[in-house]
Amino acid sequence: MNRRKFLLRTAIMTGGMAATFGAGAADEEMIDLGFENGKRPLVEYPQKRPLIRVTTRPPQLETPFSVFNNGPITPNDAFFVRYHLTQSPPPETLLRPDRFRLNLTGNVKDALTFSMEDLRRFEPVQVTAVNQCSGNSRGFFKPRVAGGQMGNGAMGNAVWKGARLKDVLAKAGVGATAKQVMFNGLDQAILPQTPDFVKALDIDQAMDGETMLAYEMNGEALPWLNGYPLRLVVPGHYGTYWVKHLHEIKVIDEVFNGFWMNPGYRIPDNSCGCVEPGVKPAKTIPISRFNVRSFLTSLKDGDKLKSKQAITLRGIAFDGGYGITEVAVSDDEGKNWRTAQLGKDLGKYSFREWTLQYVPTAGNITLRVKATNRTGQSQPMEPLWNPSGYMRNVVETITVSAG
Ligand SMILES: Nc1nc2c(c(=O)[nH]1)N[C@H]1C(S)=C(S)[C@@H](COP(=O)(O)O)O[C@H]1N2
Ligand SMILES: [Mo]
Repeated sequence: MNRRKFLLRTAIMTGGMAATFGAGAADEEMIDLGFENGKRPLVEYPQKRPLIRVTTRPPQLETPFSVFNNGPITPNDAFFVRYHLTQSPPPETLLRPDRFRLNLTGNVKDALTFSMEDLRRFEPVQVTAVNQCSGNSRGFFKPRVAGGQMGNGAMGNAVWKGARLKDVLAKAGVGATAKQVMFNGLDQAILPQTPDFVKALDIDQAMDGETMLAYEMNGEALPWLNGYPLRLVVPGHYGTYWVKHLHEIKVIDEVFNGFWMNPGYRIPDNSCGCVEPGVKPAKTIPISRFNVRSFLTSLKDGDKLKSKQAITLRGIAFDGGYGITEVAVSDDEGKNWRTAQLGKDLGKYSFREWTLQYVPTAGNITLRVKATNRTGQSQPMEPLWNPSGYMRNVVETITVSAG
């Protein structure tokens, strides 16, 4: 056993990762996310390179933004981590693949139990898809809102491999009156009054052939902190549905209203998912698909360029699965936009790379980047607001100078 594996085992067997990991070294490197109280240490966790700590218990880690300039796939060791319950990740004994079982119950003809081997016997499928937390970029909300204060690093793009949820459900035989499917992971709260993390999808979503029970990420077993040995992958949908350490699936005849579906993870029921700052939405619905986002990754605020010397701007764009059709850049407050060149199409759920040749003129330069998808959805010039700090997708602005 190598040292990291040993440390991981020890940490998990002696009562959780928090005691051993995430404390940060005395000389820890700090990252400034660019909003008030946005200074965070880089910390080490098993199977991870140094990531930005959001919280220690449970472990919540954000990807340093520079990673997104290295290519459209986010490496496993750089992928962000979100958990809600204190006992996360679950103890190793529960996750050992020889003991791990997935139970499928509820309105099905046959209730079934699957081992990891059983699940690998279903036809394997693969999808390149972005996982993004609903609260990605929440730290930039003005007025500020409660919840994990994250910069833009609570997102990542990976190649997921697993069995179609549809095939697994079909094997059990879904009842005609089924309305939703519930998903439960192995992590638990310490306090009995904290509701267990359980999510639900409508039956059509569960049976669409794309929703996946994933056991591989970028060609390897899932990292511990990203849901080993099995997680739900719901392409185009916010990370809250991507239940990790998934061990229970239940087909139900009603709409599940557990805490993490209601009141948790809901947005105003209107086309923008937004309200005026400070206003309580009249009606809410569960959050679902990503809106359109794009980022410039090759420059950061304060960078100094050489005037009249051409550079290549580059970045990424994505949406909820219609596909990015255009990315454009403006250096004049959005009056004029130049169309960027799109990189290789890795599928409609993936990050799409973009590049643009750019010749800076002397002075301060404010660069804005905006994407549009196949249905014509784009990004607002002014940020939208909602009380939970979800779905931020304002046109991003980066200010540099050339001399
Ligand atoms: N078991 C379990 N699964 C979970 C969660 C959790 O708290 N427990 N959080 C969800 C949320 S809100 C997000 S954003 C994603 C994050 O996935 P990641 O940690 O692999 O990046 O996991 C989801 N799956
Ligand atoms: Mo999330």
